[in-house]
Order: sequence, then structure tokens, then C-alpha cells
Amino acid sequence: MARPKIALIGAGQIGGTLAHLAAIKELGDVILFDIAEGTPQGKALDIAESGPSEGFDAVMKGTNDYADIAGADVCIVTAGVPRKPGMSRDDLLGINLKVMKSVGEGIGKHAPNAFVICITNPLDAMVWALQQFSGLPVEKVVGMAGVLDSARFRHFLSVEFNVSMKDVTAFVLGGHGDTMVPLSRYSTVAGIPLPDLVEMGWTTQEKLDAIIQRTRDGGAEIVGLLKTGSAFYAPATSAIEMAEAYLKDQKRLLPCAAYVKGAFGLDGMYVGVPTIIGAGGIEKVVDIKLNKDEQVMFDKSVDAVKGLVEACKGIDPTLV
Ligand code: A3D
Repeated sequence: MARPKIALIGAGQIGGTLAHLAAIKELGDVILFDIAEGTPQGKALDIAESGPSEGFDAVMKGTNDYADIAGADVCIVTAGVPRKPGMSRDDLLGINLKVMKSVGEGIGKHAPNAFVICITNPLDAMVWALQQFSGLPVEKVVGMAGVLDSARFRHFLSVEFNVSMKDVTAFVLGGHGDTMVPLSRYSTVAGIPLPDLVEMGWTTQEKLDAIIQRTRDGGAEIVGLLKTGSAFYAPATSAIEMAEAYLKDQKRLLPCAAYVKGAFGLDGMYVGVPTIIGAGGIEKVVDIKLNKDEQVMFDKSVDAVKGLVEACKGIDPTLV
């Protein structure tokens, strides 16, 4: 059977890391696309030359031509600009919306059957625009944010509890911004929910609150340290986890920015919710029960995403 084809739209920090991970994990042949001439070709060749040592045979190709993504099974989109210190994700909206238009049209024309994972910020608005510009079905276009935000939460919790990250599960829902919603009740150490761990004296509510805030600020913390761009290793790993769930029909239950109509009382919008990813793309949105406080936080986050979507419509009236 032919190897799956993975198209990476954007060959910057995350795009290059995605290509390297896809090669090492032998997920398929990789096409790296970028408008910058030489960058995708150089990165693809560099990664291909790691093949003999690493022991993978996947084809790595860099291109500036959308025709090369033809027939891709998965497209992962990082094209656009990242934020710099002092910027919010929302400051990227105007410039990255224009990028989503050209990327969406390129994918719609050349890879209409792909499962598309958007990473470009501001995430929830960009994945919504990308779906419209591409014309692909909503269950095949999804945003990566919840896996990363939950991974950050899990990392901080595993350090606090001094337990393996493997045993820490966590859910972060809502929009990928300052209003994201880390859900303590649905986050556990080997099935023991965080509120129970506070009662058991494993940590204090104050420490847990600080970890939740650090999770919300996780992206900014790294931007502040790097100074020249934003996080790329963990974002790439998170998107690869989603791509693998699709390619291997794993039916993973992962928090993603998915199109939600009906569940959570929403009337058709992209926002971070628990989803099941398998060969059908987003096969299910898992409509978990929120308590009153969680609902208030989720609603606030939904409103923030709606504000960004309205701003997009103001910039590009073809979006509905
Ligand atoms: P960067 O290293 O700058 O790479 C972006 C690449 O996009 C560059 O190589 C550009 O040449 C290329 N590009 C620009 N315009 C186009 C275009 N029209 N078509 C094709 N390629 C184009 O950035 P990065 O890889 O660090 O980050 C990429 C995006 O991911 C940014 O918007 C970040 O804000 C976002 N990001 C999201 C998360 C989430 O969790 C959602 C995390 C980290 C970064």
C-alpha cells in the first residue's frame, strides 16, 4: 500500500518540526510547502539526510507550488506569522486571515479529501475561516489547541505531584486564548480527579489555581523566553498526535477546536471541545456536562471567539 501523503503548509518553526516528527514516526511521505523560496526545499533535504541515521524511507519534498500537495491525506497548516513579546494571538488576525484565504483555496483545489489541521493563530477564528475558504466538510477541518494546552497542564501537574506524565490526564476546553478553560473536575492522576487530590492533601487549591493560570499563560511564557517567536516543539507534537489518530483510525478522544452545532448549546461555531478523531475526521463532539462555574468560563471563552469571528467578517465580507 502506498504511504500516506502529508502536506505541511508553512515550513517555519512548527512546519519544520512537523516534517521531522512525521519522518521519524514514519507517518508517510511529506510535502513541505511555503511561499519563501528555498526554505521548504532546504528543510526537506536536511530532514531527508537524517533518514540513513534514523532509518526511515519516507520521501521529503519541499515546494512553492500548491500542485505538489495534490492528493494529500493530511494537511497541517502553520502558514502565517507567530506573535512576538507583547503581542496577543488576536493581534495576528488581520495578516493571518489573508494567509488563510490563499491556503484554503490551495487546499480546496488540490487536496479536497484531506483531513486538515490548522495551527495558525488566532486559532479558533483561523480554523473557521480556513474551513470556509477551503470549502471542505466541517468534520475534515479542525484546529489544534486543546491537545497542546492540556499537555502544558499535564506537564505542570506531573511536576507538582511528582508522578509520571503518562498517568496525568487533563482537559482544557474553550477558545485558545486568555479565556481558555482548564477543567479541574475532568483532570486526573490515574483517574483521581484534581479536587479529590486537593482534599487528600496532595496539593492546595492555591497551588492548583497557580498551575491553571500558568497553563492559560503557557504560550506567552515561551514567547517571553524565546523573544523571537512562539513555541514550536510541543505544538508540532500535539498536531502529529491528531494526524496519527486520523491516519490510524485510532478513535482518540482529544480536545480540539471543532465545529460544534447542537452540543454545548452552540449553534454552529468552532471552539475547543472534546472530540473523537478517527478515519472519518472529527467523528463525534463529546458533549460533557459543565457545572455552573465551568459553564460561565466556557461561555466567556465562546464570546471571545465569537468576537474574533465577527472581526474576520468585518475584514472579509465573503465570510458568512
Ligand atoms: P514561523 O516560523 O514564522 O513559520 C510560518 C511560516 O509561514 C513561514 O515560513 C512563512 O514563510 C510561512 N508563510 C507566510 N505566509 C504564507 C502563505 N501565504 N502561504 C504559505 N506559507 C506562508 O511561525 P511558527 O511556525 O512558529 O508558527 C506558525 C503559526 O502557528 C503562527 O500563527 C503561530 O501563532 C501559531 N501557533 C499556534 C499554536 C497553537 O497552539 C494554536 C502554538 C504555537 C504557534
